[in-house]
Amino acid sequence: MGNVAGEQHQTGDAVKERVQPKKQDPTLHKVVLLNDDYTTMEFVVHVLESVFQKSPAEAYRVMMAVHLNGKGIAGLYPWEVAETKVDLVMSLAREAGYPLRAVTEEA
Ligand code: TYC
Repeated sequence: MGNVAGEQHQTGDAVKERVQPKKQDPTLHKVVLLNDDYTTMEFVVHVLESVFQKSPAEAYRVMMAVHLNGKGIAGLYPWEVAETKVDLVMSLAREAGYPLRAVTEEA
């Protein structure tokens, strides 16, 4: 059997911890929502609640910040999670017929 990452590995007298340390993903990435003139406020609030687990009040606050400032942070996540959320936002928007866009930015 090969060395399983994270498994303790006995070599002679020594116990080596983590032959291949499991790679952490320490760099957080922002998921940034972008404003547009066509997506409804209600839909953006729905996305913030369903994709980013925001409370209704927080979802409304973030949506208004994006509406007023042009963009705003929906959340901070490891890279792969951030990319997945961007893809999900864009496909929900496309299905609903809205041009809502989201991008990732390194935090
Ligand atoms: N500006 C949009 C409107 O007035 C609302 C909106 C908010 C759209 C946030 C996108 O990311 C967005 N209907």
